[in-house]
Amino acid sequence: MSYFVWGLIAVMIIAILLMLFRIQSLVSILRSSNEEVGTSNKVNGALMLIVPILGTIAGVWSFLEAKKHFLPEASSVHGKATDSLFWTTMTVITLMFVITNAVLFWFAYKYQYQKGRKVSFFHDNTRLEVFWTIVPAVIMAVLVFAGARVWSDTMMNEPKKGEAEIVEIMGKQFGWQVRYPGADKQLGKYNFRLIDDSAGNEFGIDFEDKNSEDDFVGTKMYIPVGKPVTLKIRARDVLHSVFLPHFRVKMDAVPGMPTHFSFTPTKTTVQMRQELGNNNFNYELACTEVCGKGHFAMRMIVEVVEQEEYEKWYAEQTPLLKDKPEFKGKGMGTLRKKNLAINENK
Ligand SMILES: [Cu+2]
Repeated sequence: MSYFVWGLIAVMIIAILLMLFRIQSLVSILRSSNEEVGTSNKVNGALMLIVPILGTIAGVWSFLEAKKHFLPEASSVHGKATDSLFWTTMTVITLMFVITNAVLFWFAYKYQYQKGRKVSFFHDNTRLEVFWTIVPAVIMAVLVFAGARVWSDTMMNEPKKGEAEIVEIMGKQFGWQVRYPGADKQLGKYNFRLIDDSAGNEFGIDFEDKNSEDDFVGTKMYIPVGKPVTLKIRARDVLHSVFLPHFRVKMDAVPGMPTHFSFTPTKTTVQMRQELGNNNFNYELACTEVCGKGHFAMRMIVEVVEQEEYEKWYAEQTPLLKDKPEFKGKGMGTLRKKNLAINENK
């Protein structure tokens, strides 16, 4: 609300200044009809200095004010690389912006109309053209290649089989669900036709697949520190998007098109709490794709723990099949047979 009021006041002040300026220009035209340029020349000249100075002050203030809302230092290996790329790019473009705009405004001020001053004119300058084409091209190329390198390091260097912890994350309206592969470290197959919320198979797990027998599910995502984690991402209904801001992880969850993202956490939740001096801190997984009316609530707590603690927790979990023995051996084969029987009876 207060921002709105301040905005309104700013607009009104600008409107009043414009009116005064207009009145003054009209008066000066009436007063001295033979004078070539009125006071507007000087006013415009002064504004060319005042506006960029005020703009710079406002820009610096807004950056410092917003800084407290920035994300803390990245807690993943690739996150540190993307952050450093981001800040390098920001520094280069801010520097270029400041230099070019300072020159632009300064020239507009310095070379305002003055009686008797002659303009120097040249048609073109090849050296200057070459200089201002090559320098930005080289800078842009360096930034683009640095970006491509960070991207390929993050996305192309997949951890080898058995190297990463596999966690399946499934988005649905409205919540995240997480499945672990169990002792065999292999996720069982799934099929959307097997999804049955009322029976308790929200993932649509195919229990005819041996790999699914020890799969377990959770309400919280546990991951170990210092080891690659591969998220196998999917969606059950509409588009969702996995966002782990502290790890700088973002990947869409698309129905019918599984995606994945591998990253290595570098700080446990406890370490992060100590660093931030906040005992209530939790890593979180949020949805960043507006997916319906409950989108705002699509949040899951992520806990990063030491490797030993993770293994202990992992071993204590109960496979889904133990809680729901009625699913044993039920999967796509049984469903096909059932459908066949229905069709034959028609
Ligand atoms: Cu959403």
